[in-house]
Amino acid sequence: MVAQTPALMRRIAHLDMDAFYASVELLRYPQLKGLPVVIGGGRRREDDLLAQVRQRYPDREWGIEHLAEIPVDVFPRIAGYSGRGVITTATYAARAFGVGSAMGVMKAAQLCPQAILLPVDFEQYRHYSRLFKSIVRDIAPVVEDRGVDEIYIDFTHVPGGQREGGRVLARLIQKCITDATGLTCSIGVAPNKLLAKMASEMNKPNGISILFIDDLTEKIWPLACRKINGIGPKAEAKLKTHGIHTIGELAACERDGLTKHFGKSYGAWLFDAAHGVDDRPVVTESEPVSMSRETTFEKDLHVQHDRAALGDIFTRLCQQVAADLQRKGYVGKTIGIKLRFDNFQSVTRDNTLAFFTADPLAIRQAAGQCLKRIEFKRRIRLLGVRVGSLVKAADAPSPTSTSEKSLSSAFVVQEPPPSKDSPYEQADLF
Ligand code: TTP
Ligand code: MG
Ligand code: MG
Repeated sequence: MVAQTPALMRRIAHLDMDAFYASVELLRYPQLKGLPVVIGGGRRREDDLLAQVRQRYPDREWGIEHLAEIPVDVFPRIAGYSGRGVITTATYAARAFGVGSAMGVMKAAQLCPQAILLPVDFEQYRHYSRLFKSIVRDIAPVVEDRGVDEIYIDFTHVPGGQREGGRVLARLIQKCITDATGLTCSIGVAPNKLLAKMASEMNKPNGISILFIDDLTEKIWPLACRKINGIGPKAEAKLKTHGIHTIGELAACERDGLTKHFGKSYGAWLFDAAHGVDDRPVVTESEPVSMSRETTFEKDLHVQHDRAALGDIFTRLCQQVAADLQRKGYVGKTIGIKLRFDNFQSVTRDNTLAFFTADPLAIRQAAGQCLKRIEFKRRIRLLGVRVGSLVKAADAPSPTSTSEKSLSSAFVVQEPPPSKDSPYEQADLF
């Protein structure tokens, strides 16, 4: 008898590096550890600091290998800074003075004049960004890249990913990153991306937070709505006008009330988010969901008068998407189009085939079918073609005699009934 595996809980982690740019700078200048340091105000010029230290301490040699020995008093302070530079981030010691990301350096100088100011070095941040991500991928392969210092990780099927709600694996990942880079990170593990993102902030720096759906009322509902990734300052302000400040207050609202005031889609999303509901998958880079090509015309085109031009552009877009798919080794079965009219109204249509393809002709024919479902009353300013439901060409089911049959039947054009003034008929033209 085969033993039954217990059903696995979905466990999703969000990992975010601590004071990322500043922490990378501190690897180079460990003598600044524990001090208020801000990063910004200009790009790094390698020799600036060495020139300073050579002048101040001329009795010894100073080279690039001596950066960690530069006395702290040589580093520039922000006191008296005048300029329009903005801070990218600050060490936790500087944050204690109220200094933080996106603040003008001049403002920071008022709050913490003794803070040390270091210029940015994006190349170095990118290097460490790639490094920590590759360390995580070696342990847990399902990783979604969310920018320079953060990722989502699907813990569900990874050894240790379920133990103590994910804490065991989170600890291992933290240790491997710190051992290899000297950097720390914070990790939240939760039933989905929405809650994991909130959890990773709860114990910063170098912290781990484990959330279960039962923790919602106690740990999530007291938080400000703004803590939900997707509620920005505008939505927050509007929620406040309805007397809604916390996520708990949002959760107490009726779904219908929210859709009435915030629109069908955003209102429904607000309701789900407040209840900790989020089904978004962790999307790995190696699996694009779709590929598309689109173009905005130099002048708006008319479906009849510019039929030939539109037809050419449409065919070219299909060929380009097909070439993209073939170059990257993907095939897809959902063929879609996007149009934007001269009044900026956009429409999309798609068509799911019975087979996977990367063939320009197949894409052109399926996309052509989509066009027939659009009413053309205005000039067109943008046209796009998309192929979705992608799989690696090697993983696609090979066409059998049945699927070949559906292949040919999929190309049978379902002509709409002829009618002189039907807008659909015009669409056939390109
Ligand atoms: P964050 O992860 O938002 O911040 P952080 O890593 O510095 O600090 P925390 O410990 O709170 O996570 O951003 C990552 C990096 O992105 C940050 O080090 C610098 C850069 N950044 C900017 O350049 N401008 C900004 O406004 C923000 C928020 C970040
Ligand atoms: Mg960070
Ligand atoms: Mg971040």
